[in-house]
Formats: sequence, structure tokens, C-alpha cells
Amino acid sequence: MTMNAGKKIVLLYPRNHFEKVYHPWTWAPLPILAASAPLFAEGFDVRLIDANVEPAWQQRLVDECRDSLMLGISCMTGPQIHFALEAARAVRGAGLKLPIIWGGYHPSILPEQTSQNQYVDAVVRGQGEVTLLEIANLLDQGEDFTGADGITFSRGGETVNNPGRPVADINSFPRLPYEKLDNPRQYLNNMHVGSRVINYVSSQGCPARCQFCAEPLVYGRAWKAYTPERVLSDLEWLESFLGVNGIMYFDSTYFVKEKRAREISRGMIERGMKFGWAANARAPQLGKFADDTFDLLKRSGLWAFLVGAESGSQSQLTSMQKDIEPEDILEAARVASKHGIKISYSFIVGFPGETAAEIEETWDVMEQVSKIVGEYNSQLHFYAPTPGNALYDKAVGLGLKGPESLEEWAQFTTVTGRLPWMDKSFQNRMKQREFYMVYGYPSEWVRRRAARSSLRRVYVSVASAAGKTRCRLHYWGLPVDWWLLRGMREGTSED
Ligand code: B12
Ligand code: SF4
Repeated sequence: MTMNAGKKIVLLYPRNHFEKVYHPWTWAPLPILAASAPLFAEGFDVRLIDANVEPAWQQRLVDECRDSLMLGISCMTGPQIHFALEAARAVRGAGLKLPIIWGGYHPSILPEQTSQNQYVDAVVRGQGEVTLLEIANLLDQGEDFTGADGITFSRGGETVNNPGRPVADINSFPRLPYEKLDNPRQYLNNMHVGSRVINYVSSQGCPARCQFCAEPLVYGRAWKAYTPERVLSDLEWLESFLGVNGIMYFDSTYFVKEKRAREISRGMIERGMKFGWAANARAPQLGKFADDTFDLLKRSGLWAFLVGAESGSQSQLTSMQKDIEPEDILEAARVASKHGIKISYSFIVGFPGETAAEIEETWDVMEQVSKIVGEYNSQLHFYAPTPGNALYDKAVGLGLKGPESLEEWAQFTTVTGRLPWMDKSFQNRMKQREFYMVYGYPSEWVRRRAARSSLRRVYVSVASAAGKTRCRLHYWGLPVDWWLLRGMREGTSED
């Protein structure tokens, strides 16, 4: 223990949804877990509060803050801002004056605007470990924390941007202290990848430059990754501490270096580790991998490549600087299928300025992929504007009213999107089309659900007949079958 022993720090991961049930899985709050690691190592008494799993989070937050050096709040754009502000208000409402430090993607992208809010004492820009530790040490020594590098704060109406600091090698940080979470076992998920699956992150940043994404803005296209040895020892620890048998990599992009991916997989095989896992890949990477790389990945338990395809339209891909071609998406599907590894794509519709013809190209690629892999295994999302990038600016140019303060961001929903060009009828048409794809190219998941009861079996066969006919004829008008099946779906809870 160092001289900091006993000095308390509270870190909050705010709720990330308004809905009662948002996501079927419960994921460990890695942003505060990562930021806390060096603090624990230095002997601080850190309290990690995950408001997504703790119903009485607000009361606990206020209680824990009473004798703490500071409160750190993490947030990304979206509902988390609403709950982050609610948390800060509760703390100030209880008369507590401890500094409230904000970090994570949203404050990092808009540090000046964020720091103008009365509930923000400082914003930590980008990677949090080193800066947060410096702030904690300054506070612990009774010094002014505003001398720390890498922060932005407001003083007397003026915004002060302290010098940034270089992104540190993440290998120099201690292992993420999962054991310090309240009841770490609640973060084990039973899913396709394994029965005891936890989230883990092996790298930070992304070398690509997509114009709708936060990574280039926050990490400047740098990609810092754990060494294979570090990943293997972390996985071994997760296996022995929690009995983990599956990993969902939360890296923005995992397969940047083929050699690293191979070494991790080889190490897993040599050490006899029995893990299922899935991770994000960029489509063009897969087409370049050696055949035996796929073999290694598969033997080490790779269940699926998760690929952000975004669009099937070359003009859209070009304008968002995705630096891929539709052919890369198809080729990735071919190589993954050839090697018996699943591939799951994410596509987006409703980009600012996107034409009906471009959306049709996306559906076309989604359908070609489904034919290659033998099932519809994509996810369709609606474009959700997030700040600081060229696509957001384009959206504003097309009539999006962009929030101008943190309070306004708290009211702005990224999920349903209040975009002038994306009304309910557009969204319904897209959902209807996806419905036909889901049942026209039924996935293993759909088939498994059908096997659960005879009612579901009947439902799936009727929906599949409708989906297959629609996909064959490419006729989407008069969706009477969809209306009926949607209604019934609720009845059979076929969701
Ligand atoms: C998992 C995830 C989610 C999960 C979170 C569940 C959970 N319990 O973790 C869910 C599904 C809720 C989600 C939702 C969304 N997400 Co998301 N998500 C991620 C993802 C893949 C991993 C997050 C993570 O664990 N990172 C690992 C940790 C260690 O990294 P970190 O956050 O960077 O933390 C470091 C720093 O940020 C900083 N830091 C973080 N918190 C704090 C706090 C303090 C006090 C300090 C000092 C420092 C600090 O220090 C940390 C260590 O260096 C990231 C991409 C990524 N790889 O990070 C996207 C990401 C965060 N999501 C993003 C987006 C866009 C969304 C959505 C808006 C998408 C959508 N269209 O719906 C929604 C938001 C709506 C909502 N409901 O919240 C963007 C953020 C953009 C932004 N402007 O904020 C990201 C970066 C993806 C991207 N590449 O653009 N997401
Ligand atoms: S490849 Fe993915 S993580 Fe990287 S910049 Fe593009 S969208 Fe962001």
C-alpha cells in the first residue's frame, strides 16, 4: 500500500438507456474499470458504481461521495448524458462540493461545450488512466487539480484547455480489476459464444478514418493494443477468477495486425484454453488473411467476425471515407463461410443525403451476403448523429437541429433520431423489409426459436413463406402479411 491508502474516489457508469429493458446482455462497465486500474494500483479506495445494474444507484452515489476526494463520471453521447447530469445534480443537491470530473467519448469530443456546464469541474480528454491518476494525486496532496495535463475546464466563464498528453501504451496499465465490481458474476452472459461470457477490450483506437465515427476524433487514428502475452494472461485470469468461457471483445477493431491475432489464437490453443469469442473486423482485412490464419482463429474458438459494413452503396462508402468497397463486404463473407466462421454485418440506412437508390444498393448487398452465408445475419440500424464529424455537419446542413449545450445533448436521442429526412413511414418501410429478410433467410437463431414450441414453429413457417416469396419477387408493396405477422409476433412473443 502506498500513502494513498484509504483515500476514496467514486467512479460512475451512468445508465445507458431510458427503456426498462434495453439489451438482453449485462456488460461490465469497462470505461470506468479501465480508468480505475491505476488508482487501485496506487492504493486509492475506488468505488465503482454501475447504474445499469444497481437500481438504488443514486442513493449509493450520494452516500459514497460524502467522504470522497472526487467523483468521476463516464459518458458517451446518448441517454448516458441525461443520467450523468441527474447524478451530478443529486450530488450537488446533497450539498457535496467534491470535484466532478467527466470522461469518455462525449466529453472528449466536445470538451469545451461540456466543461461549460455547472456540473462539470473538468473534462479528461481521451485516454483516462494517466490523467485521472494525476488528478487524484493532486487532490490527495491538497493541491489544485487544474494543473493536470489532458484536461479542459471552465474558470470565470473562460475555457481552459491544458496541454494534451500522448496516448500511452496500454500495456503499461494494470489488468482491469473486474474483481472490484460489485458481484462480478452478474456480468457473465449465457449466449451463443459461451455460457459464461464476459466483455473485454484488448486495444484502444482505430487506424481507419470513417466520417461518422468517434475513434478518429478521440484517438487520432492511433491504435494501441495489448501484446499477445498480455491478452493471454488476462484471459487466463478471467478463466480462473470467474470461470469465463467466452469473450466478447469490445475493441473497436481487433484484427488490425494479423500476426498479433495469430499469436493470441496460437497461445490459446497451446494453453488449452476453451473459449468462444467474437470480435470486430474491417471487411478488407479478412480478404487478405492467410488460409491458416482462419484455421488458427477457428481452432481457438472464434465464433464470429463482427463487421461494420455500413452501406452497400459505393458512393455512400466513399463519402463517409469508409475506405472499403461493396466487393470487400462480399469477399469477407465468402472467406468466412469457406472457413466455417460466422460473419455478422452491421448496416446503416438514413445517412444524410442518402438516396432511395443508394439504400436499394445496401439491401442488395445485404441480400447477396445472406445468399453467400446462407442466412440473414446482419443488423440494420438507422443513422444516429454523433458530434464532431463530417457526417454530423452534413446532417446539420440538411436541417438537423444540433444541441448547443450539455443539457441539450441530454434531451437529444441518438437512437430514434429526430432527423428531418427519416420519418416514421421510412423507418417502418425499412423494418418491414428487414422482417422479410429475417424470415426469408432464416438464421440459426430463428430456427432455434422455432423449435421451442409448436406455435412458434407455425409462426416461423408462415413468416418464412412470406419472406421467401417477397425476397424472390422483390415486391414490397401492400405489406398486409407484415401487418398480420407483426401483430401475431407480439402474441407469440416471437421476438
Ligand atoms: C459497448 C459499447 C456500447 C454499449 C455499452 C454497454 C456497456 N455496459 O458497456 C451500448 C450498447 C449501450 C452502446 C450504445 C451506444 N453506443 Co457504444 N460503444 C460501445 C463500445 C463498443 C465499447 C465501450 C467500451 O467498453 N470501451 C472500452 C473502454 C475501456 O474504453 P473507453 O470508453 O474509451 O474508456 C477510456 C476513455 O474514454 C476514458 N474514460 C472513459 N470513461 C471515463 C470516465 C472518467 C471519469 C475519466 C477520467 C476517463 C474516462 O478512459 C478510459 C480508459 O482509457 C464503444 C467503442 C469502444 N471500443 O470503446 C462504442 C462507443 C462508445 N459507442 C458509441 C455510440 C455511437 C453508441 C450509440 C450512440 C450507438 C447508437 N446509434 O445507438 C449508443 C448510445 C445510446 C445509448 N443507449 O447509450 C460511440 C461513441 C460516440 C460518442 N460520441 O459518444 C463509440 C465510441 C463507438 C464508435 N466507434 O463510434 N455502446
Ligand atoms: S473502422 Fe469502425 S472503429 Fe474504425 S473508424 Fe471506421 S467505424 Fe470507427
